[in-house]
Formats: sequence, structure tokens, C-alpha cells
Amino acid sequence: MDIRDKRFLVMGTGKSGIAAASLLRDMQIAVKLYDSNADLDAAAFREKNPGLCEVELFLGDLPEEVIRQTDILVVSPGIPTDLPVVLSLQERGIAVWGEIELAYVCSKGKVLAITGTNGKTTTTALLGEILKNYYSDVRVVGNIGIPYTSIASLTTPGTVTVAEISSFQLETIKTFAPAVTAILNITPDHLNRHHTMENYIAAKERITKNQRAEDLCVLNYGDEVLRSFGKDLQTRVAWFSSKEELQDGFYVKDHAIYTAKGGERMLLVRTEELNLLGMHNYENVMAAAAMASGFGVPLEKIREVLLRFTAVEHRIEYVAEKRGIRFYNDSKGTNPDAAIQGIRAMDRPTLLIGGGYDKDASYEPWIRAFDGKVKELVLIGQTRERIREAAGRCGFTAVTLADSLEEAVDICYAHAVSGDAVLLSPACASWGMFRDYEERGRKFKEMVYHLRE
Ligand code: UMA
Repeated sequence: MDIRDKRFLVMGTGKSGIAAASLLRDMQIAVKLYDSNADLDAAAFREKNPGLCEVELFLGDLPEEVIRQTDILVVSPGIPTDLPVVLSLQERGIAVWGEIELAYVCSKGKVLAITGTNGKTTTTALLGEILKNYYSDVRVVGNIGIPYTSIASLTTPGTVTVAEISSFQLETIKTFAPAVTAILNITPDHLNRHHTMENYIAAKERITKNQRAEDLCVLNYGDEVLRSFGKDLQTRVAWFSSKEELQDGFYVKDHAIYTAKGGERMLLVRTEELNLLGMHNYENVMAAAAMASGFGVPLEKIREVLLRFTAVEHRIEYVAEKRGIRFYNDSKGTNPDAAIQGIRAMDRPTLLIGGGYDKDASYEPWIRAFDGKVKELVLIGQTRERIREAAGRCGFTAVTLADSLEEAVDICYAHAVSGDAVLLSPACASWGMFRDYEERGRKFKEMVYHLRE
């Protein structure tokens, strides 16, 4: 579609809106910016975005005259499509595109796109690394934090774009047609925006909407919704499963990830060779591997990246191994719910460092999730007494108190033996001891690097 003679109105002045408006301005296409938040400071916005000084900005109510001069409305992901202003423009025949659609129309090359409730960011980052190990021009964009429109003008026919796409972004695609897609899993989320689970599932499934028969969709065989969705799909399907052995597809068995074709299996990687932990991460690995392999990347090239890829910083991040003891930084585990993911991911006896700032949380669910894996809980910070009491109520008594993170690390190192893990996953905020969870995580890593072997 030739968009050069169209008049665009970009809605939202966050990351996506700024990138979309900048792209259109660079292409010398007519564009105006609109944000329904009347309290935004237009002068501050212009100061921060000098490149958009020439673009007219409207805040609060949208003037009738601007509506009359609009052919296409480009909405940012956070803008609900059933917002009265969006609906009224649509009723007047104005096309409503998402920022992803605009980027796709303005881009060249092939796209691989990932959606799902959990694991999207890790899978996207991992797939990006795998593709960079085989192709020279790879871009990683989307919900991961880099608007797709910000790189659209840099793409060439040889560019391979990996895009993390949220359900919000999928609502407003029109022609977006990735060569390879993946839906990792679907569990209830964002229901305030999508209203029903059916709508949410339908939004996720839209990722395959424009795929052709020869394109590929990677699906989780262990997810019932996706299993039945895949059976009727007109596009080629590749499956992965963490629950059962597949005749065709990727699966986990006996601490290893295999790929099978017609019942013939090949070992891709043993899970102990990975720096990513937990079954949810093995699913992310399988999805990324299935996408890359279906796109033509040789298994050996995939394996090379799997061996070196580490988690996103501060999220169950592998730090180092000292005297056979593995250290993990899950400083992002700032509440009991998040910390439960951290302990679930451990596959060896664990010495756990917890505690910090008191947000008045309930720690019992976290302690119950220890599931026999935690050998010792070393507590720091304001919450240490409260957590010790909660542990006592749950019958867990292997608790030690420390006065600082450094002392906690030393205690763990002294008490751990080869084959154990030491995990920082505090279930509390860092305030009072550190500026934020990032500083806490970085300090932890420095302490680990300095431990004498
Ligand atoms: N706005 C309006 N009217 C409204 C609502 C919002 O004008 O009714 C305006 C706000 O005033 C603001 C702008 O829209 O100026 C914000 O737009 P946005 O919320 O889409 O934020 P962006 O900065 O553009 O970030 C978006 C994604 N945000 C959301 O989906 C909420 C980012 O995902 C994404 O990284 C980024 O685009 C780049 O593609 C964030 C996210 O939380 C990380 N995603 C959800 C998730 O992962 O669960 C889906």
C-alpha cells in the first residue's frame, strides 16, 4: 500500500507514538500527534523530543478539524481500541492501525514474531541471539521495549526482524504477516483490557492471521487451547512440549531437549548445559529453537547460542560457579509471587538469600513453595524477623539472620557444598539497603565474583 499521500494522526506520546511520528516525519508524510491526557506538558515534550518540534501536538479533546484531516489513526499499544475517540474515528471511515502495522508496511525483509502470556521477552531475546549467529542483519523489536517503527527505515530485503508482540499490539494489525510465529502459552491476563478470555485468546491467535500455507507457526503442545488451535490452522505448524515426547517437534525428556522428525530424535542440548533454569525457560528455549530451525538455521548454530545465552539481568540470572556451587541473581524477585518463580526454577539444593524492605506482604506462600529444595534461608533487612516468624509457622526452621548482603553471601558460601545453588531472591524490595533492585543485584554479583575459590 502506498501511504505517501495519506494523512496520519499518531495517538500516544510514549515510546511507540514518538517512534511512529518520527518515522512518518522522516518519510516526509503528513503526521500529527495526539494524546488524550490533557495534563501532559507540551513544552517539556518538545524539549525532550526536539526532532518532533515541527509536528503539531494535540492534548485532551481532539479538534473536529484534525479529525477531518485524518486518513489513518495510528494507536500506541496501551490505547484500548474501544475507547470512544477511537471508535468515533473508526465510524467515520478513518482506518485504525497499530504502531506494528505502520512499521510492517514501512519495512523490508522477513519477520519472526512471538506472542504468549509468559516468556515472550526471554524467547525474543534468545531468538534474536540465535539469528545473529547465522544472519548479518538482525533487529530485535516490539514489546521488549524497542518500538518496531524505530528501526523500520533501516531495514533492507536482507533484514531479519524478531518482534515480541503483545495482545494489545495484535488487536490492530491489518497486513502484518510474519514468516514464522510462535504462541508460547495462553493463561488469563490483561482481562481488564480484553474483557473476556475469549477476546484475549482471539487477540493472541491473530498473530497467524495473514500467514500463508508455507509460513510456520510454532505452538505449545502442552497448552490445550493452542493444541486445538493448531489442528485447524492452514499454516505449517511446529510443536514443542515440556510434558510429552513428540514424534515430530521439540520436547524435554530426562533432563535434555530433543528434536524429533518422524520419531527419529536428535539431542539438542542437555538442560544442565543451559544457563536458563526452570521448565518455563526450557519451553522458551524450545520455541526459539523451533522458530530458528524452521527458518533455516542449522541446529549446530542454535546449540552454540543456547550454551552461552544467559537470562535477562536480575531475573534468575546465572552469575558464576565457585567450588561447584552455582550462584543465581534474582534480585527482581521483589515480592513473594515473583520470588516463587525463582525458587521453582532451582533444580538443586539451594541456599536462599531473602528479606529487605517491608511492603507488608504475606511470606507464607513463598515459604510453602520451597518444596524441600531450600537447605537454608539466610535473611537480611527490615523484614528478617517477620519472615523468620512466617517460616516458623510453616515448619521451616533452617533460618540464619545476617546483618548485610555481604555477610549473607559469606554465610551461604561457607555452608554450601559442591552441587548446591546460592540464590538471591529476596521476596522484598531493596529500599533502605540499596537504591533499587538493580543495585542490589549488581552488588551481589560483584561479591560473588570476588569469592575466593
Ligand atoms: N494514552 C492516551 N490515551 C489512552 C491511553 C494512553 O493518549 O487512553 C497515551 C498516554 O498518555 C501515553 C501513551 O499513550 O502518552 C502511552 O502509550 P503506551 O501505553 O502504548 O506506551 P509506550 O511507551 O508506547 O509503550 C508501548 C508498550 N506499552 C504497553 O503496551 C502498555 C510497551 O510495552 C512496549 O515496550 C513499547 O510500546 C514498545 O513497543 C510495555 C508493557 O507493559 C513494556 N506491555 C504489556 C506487557 O508486557 O504485559 C503488554
